[in-house]
Amino acid sequence: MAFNLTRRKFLQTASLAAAAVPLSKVVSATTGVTKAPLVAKGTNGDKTVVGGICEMCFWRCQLVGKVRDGRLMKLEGNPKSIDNGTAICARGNAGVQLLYDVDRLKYPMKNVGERGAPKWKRISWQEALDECGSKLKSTVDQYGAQGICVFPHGASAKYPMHYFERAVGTHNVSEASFFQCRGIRDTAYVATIGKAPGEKVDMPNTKVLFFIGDHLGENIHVSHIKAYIQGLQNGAKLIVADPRFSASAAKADIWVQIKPGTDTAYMLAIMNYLVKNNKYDKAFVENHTEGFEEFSAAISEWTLEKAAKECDITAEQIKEVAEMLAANAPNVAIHPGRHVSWHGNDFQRQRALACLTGILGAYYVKGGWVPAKGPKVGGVSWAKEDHGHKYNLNYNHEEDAKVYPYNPPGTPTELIRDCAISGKPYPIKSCVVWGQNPMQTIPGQEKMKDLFRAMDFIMCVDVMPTDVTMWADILLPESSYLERYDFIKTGTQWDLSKEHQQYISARMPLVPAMFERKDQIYITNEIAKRMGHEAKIPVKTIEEMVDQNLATAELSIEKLKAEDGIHIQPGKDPYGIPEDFMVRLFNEDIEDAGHPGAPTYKPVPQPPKGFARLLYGRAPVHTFNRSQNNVWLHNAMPDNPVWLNDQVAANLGLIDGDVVGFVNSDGVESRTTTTVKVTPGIRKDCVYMYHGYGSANPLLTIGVGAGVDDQSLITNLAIDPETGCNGMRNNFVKLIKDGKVLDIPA
Ligand SMILES: Nc1nc2c(c(=O)[nH]1)N[C@H]1C(S)=C(S)[C@@H](COP(=O)(O)OP(=O)(O)OC[C@H]3O[C@@H](n4cnc5c(=O)[nH]c(N)nc54)[C@H](O)[C@@H]3O)O[C@H]1N2
Ligand SMILES: Nc1nc2c(c(=O)[nH]1)N[C@H]1C(S)=C(S)[C@@H](COP(=O)(O)OP(=O)(O)OC[C@H]3O[C@@H](n4cnc5c(=O)[nH]c(N)nc54)[C@H](O)[C@@H]3O)O[C@H]1N2
Ligand code: SF4
Ligand SMILES: [Mo]
Repeated sequence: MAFNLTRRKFLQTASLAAAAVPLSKVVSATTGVTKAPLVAKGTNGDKTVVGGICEMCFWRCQLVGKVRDGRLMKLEGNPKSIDNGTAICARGNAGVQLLYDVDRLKYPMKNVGERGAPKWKRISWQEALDECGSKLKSTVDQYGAQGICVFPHGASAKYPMHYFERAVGTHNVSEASFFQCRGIRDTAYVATIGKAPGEKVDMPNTKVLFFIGDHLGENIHVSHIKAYIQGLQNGAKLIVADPRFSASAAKADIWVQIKPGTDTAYMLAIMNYLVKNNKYDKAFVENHTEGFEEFSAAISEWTLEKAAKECDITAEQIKEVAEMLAANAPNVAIHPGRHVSWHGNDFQRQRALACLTGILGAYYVKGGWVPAKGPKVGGVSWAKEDHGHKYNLNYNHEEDAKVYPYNPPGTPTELIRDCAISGKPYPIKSCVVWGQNPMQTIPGQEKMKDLFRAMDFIMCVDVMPTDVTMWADILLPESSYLERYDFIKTGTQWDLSKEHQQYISARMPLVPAMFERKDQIYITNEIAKRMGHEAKIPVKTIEEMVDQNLATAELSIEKLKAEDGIHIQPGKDPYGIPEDFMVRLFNEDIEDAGHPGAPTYKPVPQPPKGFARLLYGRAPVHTFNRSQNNVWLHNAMPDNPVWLNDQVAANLGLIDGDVVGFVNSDGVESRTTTTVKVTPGIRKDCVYMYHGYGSANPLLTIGVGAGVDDQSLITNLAIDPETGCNGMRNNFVKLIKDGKVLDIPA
């Protein structure tokens, strides 16, 4: 298989590229950061504690905490940050409320009731760890290492994930950030340009910014948003393809109200127009692409008219977009997207985005796609051992490589679930959930329950009680991101035209951990000892790990603290195309693997009569489900009103604020209700809601039952054939009002 990239290589390319800069050259005078000592008195005499890194979402902004009498009063952006700067978002700000949430997990717990309807008994760490160690070991002894499946996500899940993969030796690991989020983007770009793209397109310096579904402004990542706004302020034109009038569409010069699932057809028509009209970058295509002839032949059927019909937009508008891109190329930024597992035809769409950037010559140029050249900091983790499976993209079930040749690192969720539920080709009997909420993250909730029912043992490590923790046999409380060390965060400044800088920071606690919460190194190591892996333990404490990581960049926790939590050093010029850089417009390896070698449009199922397609996205002040019990954020957005087209609403006799439930085309009803938001800003064939609401766990005093859980209605699994990732937007719903099911008019 030509597509053979090890996980290590994958992560290297996916992360900030290596650019070792001699530390002796560090000139802090050039950084332009505040010189005021941060470890000084804050407001009201509060002490400023440095080294915080947010994890209210996965963007990880750099923080300082204002601490009074040992209590965290307030979080702020670290003034020294060249990433988020002093800014944090509503969720980051509300981290204080997570820290002190009375519903948080405090002690190890054992479920003495039923799975899914637990009765919790407080137990000692000793007892909890003994039980986890012995149950997991007996699974391995009886069924082999692959008898354990792992659902990890987040900074604290990396060390345990590597433990289970490398020391124990299971490949049945499925990260939500890959299989339900951005894995398709990364493998599609790897298959096209040899690298995962990240999201750091040069927005501040671009002439045209093109969002395909990205809804920045609701999707909030502070430095990303700052770069986007800076681009708009600098005069960039904005094109947004979205079936909904999103926060980005509201700022767009051109809003393409595309029919969901048809984006690939749209991209192909744009590219075909550019090719047919000689409006592509010929020099770039000549020097830096492969397969132009096959590619242009394959897309030649996509006339403006054909795509207009398929995408339910006008041919004139497609042409207008193509012209705008051509007129401003190469300084155009085609955003690679982030959550891209949409309809099960997503690998091809992501390939199309990467190819469009190529024929516009927009790689490595000002205002285009530019790799972020951040500093390199070594990692410390479990040693890799050969367990008979390879640490590469195809290291899954033996036959997986043939099934999903472009699957991201780990094993596609559905393969794990199918294997666990059927016991074929082998039994999976224990499950470790660490920082993921698969009940609300992975579509097909009944299937998830079936997996849990098939387990001999389930352990969860979390900070809150959630819908998945209800299924645990043993539930372990982790210290939160504000109470622990972990995670080295490196990067560069966002405005790439400015003086080049890089930073290195590490998460440090702002306050000590309360109750009996423990960090990931303690928990993992104690389980490892009980599973017979004591000799393999790479570090004894989390401080030791962070210090060893930092030592590879000649830093330490102490040195970082003395530098106000962030070390800044000169960076590298990111512009300038490497001579050997290639865009594989036509990729014969994909064809050899049985899939189209040129980006190809595959139509998706359409709503059955009387149903609308269910779309979802980000609530600006929440992160998925994890912030639902946060009192500040809940008050800001207590539920997730469903967006309903105004004409459809009029036809159904619904008005703003009407209370509705849902039933999907598989007959599944929502457990809870929400209100209607009547708007012309959504197509008639869709409804839209914010993801993450409708928690079922009664231990969430505030979050339980607030709004509707989109995931409960996502029962049709649209597996992307190249990657095995879960598309989630081929699900169709009707509304229910006062017990009456309402047909959505055609
Ligand atoms: N229907 C639908 N499904 C989706 C999406 C969608 O939009 N709609 N989005 C997809 C995307 S883009 C993603 S990235 C995934 C996200 O999927 P998840 O990562 O599963 O999302 P969260 O809901 O944030 O769940 C994280 C869990 O980690 C816990 N947690 C928080 N902090 C810590 C910590 O410090 N330590 C530990 N151990 N646990 C912690 C939270 O309490 C929560 O239970 O979901 C995907 N699934
Ligand atoms: N506030 C907040 N911000 C977040 C997060 C959060 O939980 N809260 N999560 C973060 C994470 S992990 C991720 S991955 C990102 C996700 O954020 P994005 O990558 O921006 O998410 P998408 O799911 O691609 O975008 C949702 C948008 O896609 C539109 N859409 C739906 N179907 C289609 C279609 O077929 N075609 C097109 N063109 N558009 C369509 C929807 O109307 C909606 O506006 O957000 C990040 N930012
Ligand atoms: S974007 Fe907001 S929630 Fe995410 S890390 Fe930054 S401050 Fe925290
Ligand atoms: Mo995501």
